[in-house]
Amino acid sequence: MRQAYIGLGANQGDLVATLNAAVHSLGSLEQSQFVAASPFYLSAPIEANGPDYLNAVVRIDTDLEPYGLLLHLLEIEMVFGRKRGGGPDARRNAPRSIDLDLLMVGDLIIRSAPLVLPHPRMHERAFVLRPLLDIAPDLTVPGHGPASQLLSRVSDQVVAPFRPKDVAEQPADPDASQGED
Ligand code: PH2
Ligand code: MG
Ligand code: MG
Repeated sequence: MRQAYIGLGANQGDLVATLNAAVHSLGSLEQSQFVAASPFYLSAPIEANGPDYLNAVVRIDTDLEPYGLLLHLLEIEMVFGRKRGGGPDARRNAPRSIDLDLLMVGDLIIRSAPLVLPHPRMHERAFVLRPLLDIAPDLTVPGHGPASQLLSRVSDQVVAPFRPKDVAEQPADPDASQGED
């Protein structure tokens, strides 16, 4: 099995619901085991326009070959309404309901038309590196070096931990009180 890292991003529609559903789908891929999902982060679009993005990174361990895994990611994008092909939303980096990017598969380096591994821009994007480091603090990006060093080079890119705004309105958890009995 190889360790595969997948970057998730959305800036259109119900961002939290879509990202949660996509994480769930990644958890049920054939020949694969779900290992971890990072917390969610909000960031301004990089080299793109439109609303802020919600981003996360998932690790699965998989026996799927990289191209097979890529096809599964495209399928999940389609299920959650990503528009590809013709039409006004077809521009590169247009706002998207869900974007699943295959970031790394083990230490493979691939340079083909449909698939470049590691993902060609991951080493310079804080919205990928920050969540990636949450689930893989010691990771090295093949050809680029330790992810922690890569993140320190893009510290000008603001990536904010996402806090659901309704958390403060949840009723207090009775089990959280201490020392009363
Ligand atoms: N994805 C892009 C382009 N720019 N910016 C942020 N903050 N997050 C993304 O996921 C993102 C982006 C192309 O896929
Ligand atoms: Mg992308
Ligand atoms: Mg993509």
